Amino acid sequence: MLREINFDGIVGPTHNYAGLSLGNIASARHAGQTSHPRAAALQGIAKMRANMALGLAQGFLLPLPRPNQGLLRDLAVGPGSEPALLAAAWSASSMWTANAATVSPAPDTADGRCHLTPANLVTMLHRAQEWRDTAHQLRVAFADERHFTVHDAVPDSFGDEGAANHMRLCERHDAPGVEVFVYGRPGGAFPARQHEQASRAVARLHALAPESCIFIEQNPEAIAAGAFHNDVVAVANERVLFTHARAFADQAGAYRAIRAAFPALEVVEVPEEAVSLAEAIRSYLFNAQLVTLPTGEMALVVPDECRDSPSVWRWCEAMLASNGPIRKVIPVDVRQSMANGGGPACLRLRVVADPKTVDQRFLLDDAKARVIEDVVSTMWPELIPLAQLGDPELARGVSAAREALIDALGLHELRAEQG
Ligand code: SUG
Repeated sequence: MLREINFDGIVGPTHNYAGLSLGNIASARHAGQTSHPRAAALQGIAKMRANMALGLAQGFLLPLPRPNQGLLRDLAVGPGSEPALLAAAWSASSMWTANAATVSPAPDTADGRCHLTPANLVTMLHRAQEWRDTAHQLRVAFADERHFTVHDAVPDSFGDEGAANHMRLCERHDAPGVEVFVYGRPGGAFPARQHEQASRAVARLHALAPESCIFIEQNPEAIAAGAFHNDVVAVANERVLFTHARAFADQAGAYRAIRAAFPALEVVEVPEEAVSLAEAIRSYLFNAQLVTLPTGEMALVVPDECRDSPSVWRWCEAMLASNGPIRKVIPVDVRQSMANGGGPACLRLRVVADPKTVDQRFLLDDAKARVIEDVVSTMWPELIPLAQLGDPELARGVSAAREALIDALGLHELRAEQG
C-alpha cells in the first residue's frame, strides 16, 4: 500500500544562528543570537507527534555528524580563525530534509521503483557538505532495491536543492503524477540556488516520462524578496497547487503548462492584495505541509507565525469559509527552526512508498518518539551562544549526544559516515 510518509530531520545538537545563508532573510536577521538546540529538537518532535495524531505516516532522519572534522581539516580551520568557515562545519542544516533529496515515487518512474537523488546543495558551503552523508543515510533507510533507487547527487556545476523546488500533482498519492521542477535564473541580488540543468538531470535520472515533467522558472522578484527556495512561496498536494500569485516568472504560463499535463489541477492562489510577497515570506504561509487526512480532507500545517500575522490569518479564515479544497489550517510551533528560515515544510522530506518496504528503524511511533525525546532532553545542549562554536568540550558533548541517539535507535550504520 503506497502512502505519503513525511521524513522529518531531527534537529541536531549543534543547531545555531550563524547567519550563513545569503538570501535567507530569517537566517540573516537572527545571525549572532543564542540558539536553543534542545528546544528546537523538541519542537520538531512535537510537530511529528501532532502529524501522527492526525493519522499521517511519519518517519525521521538523523542529524549528520557535526562538527564536521573532515571539513575543518580540509579548510585548515581551527578555533578562533575564520568564524564563518568554522560555523559551516558546525551547522545543523541537515534538519531541513526538504533539501535532502528529490523523490519520484514508483508510479511516476519507468522502472516502477521510487527514485531518490540527494541534493548537492553546492551554493552554500554549510549545506554542500551534506549530500554524501545524506546519501549514505538514505541508502540505509531505503535499502530495498526492489522498491528504491538512491542515486548520487548531480555534478556540482549545477546547483540542486532537492524537493524544496519540486512539486508533484496527482489524483491520489499512489497514482501516476506530474512532477513540476522550479528553477531560478542567476543574476539577481541573491543566489538562485536551483539550476534548471540540475532539475532536468534529476528528471532524466528518475526516468520520468517527459510529458509528465514541467520545468518552471521561479519569479526573480520572489528570490530577491527572500524566497530562496520555491517552497517558500508554493506547495502542492494531490490535485491542489497552493501558491502566492507572484511565485513564478510567468504565473499564467505556469498554470497553463501544468494544466496541459494535469487537467484536474486546482489552484488556490493568494493575491498580493491579500498577503504581500514580503508578508508571505515573513510568515512562511506557503512553507506549510499540505496534507491529505485519512478522511480525504486536506489540511495545511502552518507555522505559528501565520497566526501572528493579521493579513495571513485573515486570508486563512476567509479561505476556510469559502469551502475550497483546503479544509483545515493547523498552526505548529517550530520557532527555533523558523529563525533560520526553516518552516514545517522545510523540516520534512515526502516519500510515497509502502511503509513496510522502508527500514522500520526510521519510522516513528509513540515509543520511538519517547526514546528520541529522552536522548534530546538529557544530551542536547540547552543553548549555544554563537561564540561557543569551536569549543572542544562542546564538540565532545554534541558528538556524544548524536552517538547516544544512534545507540538508542540501533542505527549503528550511521556511525561510519563519510564526513
Ligand atoms: O538552506 N537555513 C536553511 C533553510 C532551509 C529551508 N529549507 C527549505 N526552504 N526547504 C537554508 O538557507 C541557515 C543556517 C545559518 O544561517 O546558520 C540555513 O542554512
